[in-house]
Amino acid sequence: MKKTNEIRIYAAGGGACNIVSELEGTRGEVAEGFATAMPCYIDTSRSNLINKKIDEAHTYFFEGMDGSGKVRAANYEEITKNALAILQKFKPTAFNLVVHTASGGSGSVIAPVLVSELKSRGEQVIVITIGSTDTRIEIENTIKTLKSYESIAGLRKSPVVMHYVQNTEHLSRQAVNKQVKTAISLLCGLFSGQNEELDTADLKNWMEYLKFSNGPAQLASLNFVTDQKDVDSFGTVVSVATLAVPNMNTRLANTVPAYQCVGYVPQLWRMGTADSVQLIGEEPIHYTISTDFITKATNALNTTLKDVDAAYASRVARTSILDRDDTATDNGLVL
Ligand SMILES: Nc1nc2c(ncn2[C@@H]2O[C@H](COP(=O)(O)OP(=O)(O)OP(=O)(O)O)[C@@H](O)[C@H]2O)c(=O)[nH]1
Ligand SMILES: [Mg+2]
Repeated sequence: MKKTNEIRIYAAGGGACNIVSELEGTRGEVAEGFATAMPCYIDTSRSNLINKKIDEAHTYFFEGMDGSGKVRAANYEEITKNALAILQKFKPTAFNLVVHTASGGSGSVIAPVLVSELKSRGEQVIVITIGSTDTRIEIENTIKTLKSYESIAGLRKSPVVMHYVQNTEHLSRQAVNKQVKTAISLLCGLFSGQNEELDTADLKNWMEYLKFSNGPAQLASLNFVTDQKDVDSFGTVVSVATLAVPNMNTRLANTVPAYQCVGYVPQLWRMGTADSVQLIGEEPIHYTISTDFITKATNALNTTLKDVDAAYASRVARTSILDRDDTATDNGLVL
């Protein structure tokens, strides 16, 4: 077996701590076909890891805070001041993952702060982001988090590549968590260092695709395509990394991306794992990057926010239950 790469996974905020800690059992594991996961947990409170028994060496909790209560501005300055210390404690690897929810007040700030710093250093990072639309504040936070990444991409002159998933009324938290864990596994496969013909330079260029196409550095969507007929549903593919078995047709149907790199997976992916799950089926796995797909999510979020605001604005304020002849005491009681 070729030497396995290590991959740093930054879990930022409560939701990410929940999900990534479920993979804690694989920490440091050297498995054929996968990068060795090095998870770390960064949060403004300990509440999501209370019963998880995670070694302090892998956690970073901000002093004197107990959550941001969904207010993104609440701890922004303190989080920013700690960015260097966080990256000093948890050093980046050749490829890095940052996992977080976009709708709370902590992960939605910690993650973009880390990504901005990593990008300023020229490190390679992929973001896995979970949006939510249950409440007005969650919709607004999700939109502002996505805008933050568009802004960071412009500032650092490098695309921010994100796999975006969303909690919806039709998709439970559990189902979304599974999607996130699958995305992490697929990326550990791509970045394993064990795929034949796939070099680090290929994967860097896949993420830095602007070298091969014109256009501004923006927030871009990463999706996983295992069935050619789904290619169109993820927007216009500008860059693609493909994992395949020799003799498979690795060309994307009906589209010509600016860049493609192809790697051939090790035996385990071809033959099935111990529990006989075959990781690669009849067709290759395409890791597609597109810049226009994210507008589908942002437009839908903006529309929902407008609808919510219109509904609030049209609400008639009710009359007070206090009568004119009610008198209140100095501290507000009606006796
Ligand atoms: N899919 C999924 N969504 C979650 C999970 N935990 C939280 N969420 C969603 O993400 C939103 C933000 O929650 P957290 O990630 O806990 O927030 P945070 O980043 O810790 O920020 P604050 O708690 O506000 O300081 C919640 O309102 C939920 O909608 C999880 O384990 N899985
Ligand atoms: Mg929290």
